[in-house]
Amino acid sequence: MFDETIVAVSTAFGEGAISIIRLSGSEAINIVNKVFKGKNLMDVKSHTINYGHIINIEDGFAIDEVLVSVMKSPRTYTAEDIVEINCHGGIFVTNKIMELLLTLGARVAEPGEFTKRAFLNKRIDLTQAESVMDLIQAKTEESLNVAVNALDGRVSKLIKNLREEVLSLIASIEVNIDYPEYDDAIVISKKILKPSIEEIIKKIDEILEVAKTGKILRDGIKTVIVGRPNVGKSSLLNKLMREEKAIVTEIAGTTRDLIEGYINIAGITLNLIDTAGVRDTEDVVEAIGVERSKKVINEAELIILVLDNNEVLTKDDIKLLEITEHKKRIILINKVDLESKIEKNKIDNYIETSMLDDDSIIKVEQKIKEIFELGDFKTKDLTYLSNSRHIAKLNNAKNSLTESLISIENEMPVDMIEIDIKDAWIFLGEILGEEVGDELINELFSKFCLGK
Ligand SMILES: Nc1nc2c(ncn2[C@@H]2O[C@H](COP(=O)(O)OP(=O)(O)OP(=O)(O)O)[C@@H](O)[C@H]2O)c(=O)[nH]1
Ligand SMILES: [Mg+2]
Repeated sequence: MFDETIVAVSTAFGEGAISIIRLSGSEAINIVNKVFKGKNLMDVKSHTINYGHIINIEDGFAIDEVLVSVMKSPRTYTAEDIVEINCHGGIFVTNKIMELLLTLGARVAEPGEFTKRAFLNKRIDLTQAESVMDLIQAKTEESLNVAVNALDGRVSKLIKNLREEVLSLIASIEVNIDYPEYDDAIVISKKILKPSIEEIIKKIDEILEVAKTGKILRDGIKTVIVGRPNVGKSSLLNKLMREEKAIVTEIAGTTRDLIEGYINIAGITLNLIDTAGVRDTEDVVEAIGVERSKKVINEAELIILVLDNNEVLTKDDIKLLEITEHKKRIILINKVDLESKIEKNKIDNYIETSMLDDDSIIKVEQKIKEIFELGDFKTKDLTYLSNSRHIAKLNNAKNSLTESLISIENEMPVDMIEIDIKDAWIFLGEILGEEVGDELINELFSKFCLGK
């Protein structure tokens, strides 16, 4: 438990019907009670909602008419006493109540601090805490399902089971070390340890395979539209988004900066980025845009390279074809409604499109589905590991186990083998947050929104 009682506005900032001010900590009820006119909150039952007014202490005037929820430890979000004030959603009134609570001894919560307390108080583990953020940021039904399952503790269970299996390996080694006369150590490691380790590695591989989809479901696919100026990149972005998001003109060099949008294809979020046309240029502003485009190409998971059907291939086109060669990409020969001048024989695997024709967009979407094998995802019953941090740690655990197999093969002493197996156990623990330092914890939670 923590000494300080924290407070934050948990609803989005701005004018709205209601705002919720949330407090957590041992003084939460006491603090609100001092400015609440209604029932004595110290005496009300846990998990009740109480009608009354928030009163200015100095003059006794009501600041707002409110509903106050009182939830007593331990069955609360943070496992501490929690009070939530439902006030009217004006910026001024919300701030005024916040100020009042601060003068009474509450401290402003840091981003994610409520969830962090839930974790530190051991109500949830780290995978569950992280899934709270995923849930808030979910943009599709599928990514929401993945997050809800993780919040439910399904990812934890998966990892905990693996970890128990690793632990029983360690236990069997310990027995062996303690009673060397028990049997021949090398025989034991080869006959007993090896198959068990291989079995665990197999399970990890299966989880990692499913995680590929999980990661796409959670993070979406970072997609960049590139091409020379005026080939129709912004037109494509607008068509895919069904919205006039980017400015389209017949002037080459219209898009100067990166333009971003999100679309949903088969339940997967595509983070689309429209870029400034790439060409050798003297224009400083345009040159900066071009540099940025090159950078985003490197970071992208999918490139849509747009070429102009109505013009012959230029040096810039060739260069773009080259630099995107090793990426997942879709090549569009656009403006097929116009006369064809492009040398199609020099390009393979392209789609012909016209932004004047809606079928072209369906073709592009179909191609994206094909490339990423996007079908129907069973997000309701399948547990996906989706978070990069978890996937990385699981890979680490796998590598440690693989190391231990090599040691067994080389007939190393058992305590050497045990070191690698223990590492695997620690890596799995890091996923659950059992073996992680303060620094990581602080960083993870700082990405949360205020009041969560
Ligand atoms: N005929 C025809 N015109 C198109 C097509 N696609 C885009 N255009 C036109 O081409 C011009 C340039 O389109 P944009 O979408 O702005 O091209 P861009 O690639 O974003 O250009 P920059 O931002 O300058 O790099 C506009 O006048 C569009 O209306 C197409 O398929 N057929
Ligand atoms: Mg443009």
